[in-house]
Amino acid sequence: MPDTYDPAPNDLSSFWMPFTANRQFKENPRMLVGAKDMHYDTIEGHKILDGTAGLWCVNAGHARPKIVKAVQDQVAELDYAPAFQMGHPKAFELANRIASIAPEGMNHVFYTNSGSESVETALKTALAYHKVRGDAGRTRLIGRERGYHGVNFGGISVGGIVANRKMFGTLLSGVDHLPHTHLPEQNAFTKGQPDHGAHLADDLERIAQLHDPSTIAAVIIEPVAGSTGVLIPPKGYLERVREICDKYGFLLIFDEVITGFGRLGSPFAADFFGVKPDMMTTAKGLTSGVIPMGAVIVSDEIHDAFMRGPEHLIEFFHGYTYSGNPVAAAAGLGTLETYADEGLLTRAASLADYWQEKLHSLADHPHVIDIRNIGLIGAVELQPIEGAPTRRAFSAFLKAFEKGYMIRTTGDIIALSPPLIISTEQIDELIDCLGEVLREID
Ligand code: PXG
Repeated sequence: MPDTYDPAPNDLSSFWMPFTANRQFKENPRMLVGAKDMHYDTIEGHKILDGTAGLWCVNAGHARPKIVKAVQDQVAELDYAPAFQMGHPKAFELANRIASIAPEGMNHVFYTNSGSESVETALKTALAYHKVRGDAGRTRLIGRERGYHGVNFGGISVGGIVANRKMFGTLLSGVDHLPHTHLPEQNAFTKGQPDHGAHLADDLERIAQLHDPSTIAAVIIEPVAGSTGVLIPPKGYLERVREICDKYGFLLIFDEVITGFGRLGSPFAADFFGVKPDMMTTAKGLTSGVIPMGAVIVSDEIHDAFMRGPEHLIEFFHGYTYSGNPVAAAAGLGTLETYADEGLLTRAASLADYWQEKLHSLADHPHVIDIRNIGLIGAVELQPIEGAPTRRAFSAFLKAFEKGYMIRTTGDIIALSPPLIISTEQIDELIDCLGEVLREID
């Protein structure tokens, strides 16, 4: 550790922290100073088992040797290269690797720096695609209630998390929302995909008729909604959405920022559910969280629609200073190699049954009103304290951290999504700890 900064800063005021209760945190900070494989180290020297892969991103586990080396070597060799009208080999190599694990016919990659930027990129691509095909009347974008698509204006417009929208004015116009699929009365304590709720996809028919199908450009949904508290698609739901999109010529965008890169036990949720979108937005697991990077994976048909017209002209007026950044691309290559070496893109499939049984062993614990799981994702929903929503789950988070376990909460839902390298013993440890926590909190 360099001696040029204080490892225990005593002034926390300048950093305005994202999605954080700043004043509460700064009263009682939780500082992480190291990480290796499945564990973080706190500044006090405690080990914390990572039950959330950071923020759903450290799929390969922490400080994995191939990723570390790839980043170290790259930063010394070529730190930055202009992203527009210039290239460097690793950005192309990584795009080819991504295409090779993407569903068939999705062979084109547009780089971004985050999930939020991937979403903006995909929405703009959808609008521009229809325009270049001479179908410029298709301008409406359809999202879903409780959807999370990052924090930029397009993403919060198609998103459906009220707290993320209500401060920010009128957002994009021409947006409508499908209903969410959370039906606890019928589906509580379901293992895997719930039986009830495929009919909720039919609301897309109503929306299509309301606005006229010829005005709708694209539908964006998370195959499994993560941030809102793990909503798993009912059986037949995604298939039905795809069918209606096909019927009317809407593009279907899967936001795979969480589900991409092995979280469900297949490279993408599109593979897991057997439903192919026209675009997939990704980030997080692409570099295992090591360097910020996102990618929109685009169908050949969409890409090729842009590759007409005079060849000396820019085809798509969009991109970022750091699109395909060399160090990020190296991190991506190191990550995909680690996934391949260790079979991590499918490892969740072999752990899923174990994970499911262990997670559902919490069903009879205090406060628990639902448990949901798919792949290596789990959620435990708690009965909120009357008049103080979120407090119960947050106290579970604090208590788990004290005991050496990182869990994530959203509202009164505890979400779990460990790195894909987790062992069955560590699954036991994590869930046993959560059981203890549930017995101890009010
Ligand atoms: N789409 C989806 C589906 C996401 O889950 C984003 C877009 C935005 O990604 P960026 O990289 O711009 O943050 C996300 C991010 C949580 C949590 O605890 C989830 C996210 C981010 C931080 C916390 O649920 N998802």
